[in-house]
Order: sequence, then C-alpha cells, then structure tokens
Amino acid sequence: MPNGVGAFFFEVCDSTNARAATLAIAGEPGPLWVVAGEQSAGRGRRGRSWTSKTGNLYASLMFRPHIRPQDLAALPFIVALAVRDTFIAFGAPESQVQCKWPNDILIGERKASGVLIESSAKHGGLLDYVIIGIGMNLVHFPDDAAFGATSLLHVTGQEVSVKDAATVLAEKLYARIDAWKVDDFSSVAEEWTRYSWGLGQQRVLRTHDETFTATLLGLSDDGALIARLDDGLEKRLYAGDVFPVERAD
Ligand code: BT5
Repeated sequence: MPNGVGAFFFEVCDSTNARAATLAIAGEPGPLWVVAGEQSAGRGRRGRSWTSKTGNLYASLMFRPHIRPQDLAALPFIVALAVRDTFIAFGAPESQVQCKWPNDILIGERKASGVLIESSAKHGGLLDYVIIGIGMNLVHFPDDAAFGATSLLHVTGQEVSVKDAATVLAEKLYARIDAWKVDDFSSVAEEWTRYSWGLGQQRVLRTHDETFTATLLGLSDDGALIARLDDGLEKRLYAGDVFPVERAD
C-alpha cells in the first residue's frame, strides 16, 4: 500500500462502498478511504442491509491493484485477519475473536463485523478497482440479525471512537496487504484457519438454493469452503452462509 492514501469523511452517506465506487468510476486514482458516521443504505451481500447507526465504523478502501480478479481469492481472509487484529488491539479477548466463512468476524460467537468486497475489471482482464467495505460494531448491534450480533462495547465495556478504530484498522490492513503475496494463498489460509469458527464441526450451510448440515473441513486454494456431507461426499461452497446447528431457522 503506497503512502499518501486519500480519505473522505461523510457524516451520513448512503453506503461507503457505493460512494467509493462512484469516486473510482469518476477517475479517483486511489488508494482512498471513504468513512461515514452513519449510512442510510449500508449494504451486505446479496442485497441484504447492514444496520448503520452512528457510533460504529463504516469504512471502504478503494484501490487499484494491477492483478486479475481471480488473484483476489485471499483478500477476504486478509481483511478478516486485519479486522481481528483491530478488535484485539482494542481489548477484545484474543481467544474469542474468530473468523467465520466467508466474511465475518465474531467475538464470543456473535457477529461483530462484516466485510463486503466489490470489484470491477477492465476490458483487458485486469482489475480496474477493488473496494473493501468494512463495518465494525463498536457500540451498537442489531438484536434481530439472522446470526446473533454483538459490539466491542458490549464485550469489553470500553467505548472506542470511530476515529481511533479507523486509524488502527488502516494500519493493520496496510500491514497485511503489504505482506500479501498473490500466488501464496496457503499462508493466509493457514492463519485464517487457525482462528476460524466451526472448522471440524457440524454446521448448517445455506446457499441461494439449498440448506444442509455438513462438517466444515477448511478452505480450498481458491477460497471456497470445503464441507463434508453426512453421506461422506465433499462439497465446495463459493457463496453462502454458515449457522450453528441449533440456531439455523
Ligand atoms: C456483511 O454482509 O456482513 C457485509 C457487511 C458490510 C458492511 C460494510 S459497512 C461499510 C461498507 N459500506 C457498505 O454499504 N457496506 C460495507 P452479510 O454477510 O450479507 O450480512 C448481512 C446480514 O448481517 C444482515 O442480513 C443482518 O442479518 C446482519 N446484520 C446487519 N447489520 C448488522 C450489524 N451491524 N452487525 C451484525 N449483523 C448485522
């Protein structure tokens, strides 16, 4: 990550990912951060929404790596590890901060952060831009989320400011992006796996067209989740959600 990263702060915006995309399309060279105090249309994956009240961190980093879309396989896991580092830096107990496939960070088995990576490629096949959108629950969390949620305040009793969280997150993320070797997925996967939630255990997996129970085995080298079905068959998931067996409904 080069020096001289730009930053925009909006008290309220629709979605920091949407705003970062608009800036990228308008020709902003990046890298740049878009941070918002509040989002009116914060988004998750597959058209879901992200609860975005004032007090939490909503941040998107837009940058233009000269790589191909398929080279991004490790990025969601790199970002999850950087968010994990950040929660730990602010006092979350290390053993409780876990990564949940594909893009969540849990504290005490409850979702404290979600990551939404969006990208666009040029005609030649290389990426035009990548946007890493990160929501971190510093203070608030929804009580009706599909997967139980929490916040840093709820876990540690300490209130961290958006500014402090953004500063530390940026440091942790640059360190990990700088160390990223695009052709070495395995060291990222190995670290992510060490802190992952549910590996070796039975979980409920939900994709766009099916829900089933399986044992989580690990990551394939293109970022898919490998799971073993009850009949012994192995399956690779490229998109979907994982729930505890008892909490899936
Ligand atoms: C995510 O989607 O977890 C990605 C969230 C990314 C949000 C950031 S904020 C900055 C940037 N700008 C944006 O517009 N987005 C990014 P997904 O795995 O689809 O999870 C969404 C689901 O999580 C929702 O359907 C709810 O059930 C739950 N949820 C919503 N808000 C939450 C919150 N604040 N904390 C925990 N769970 C939440």
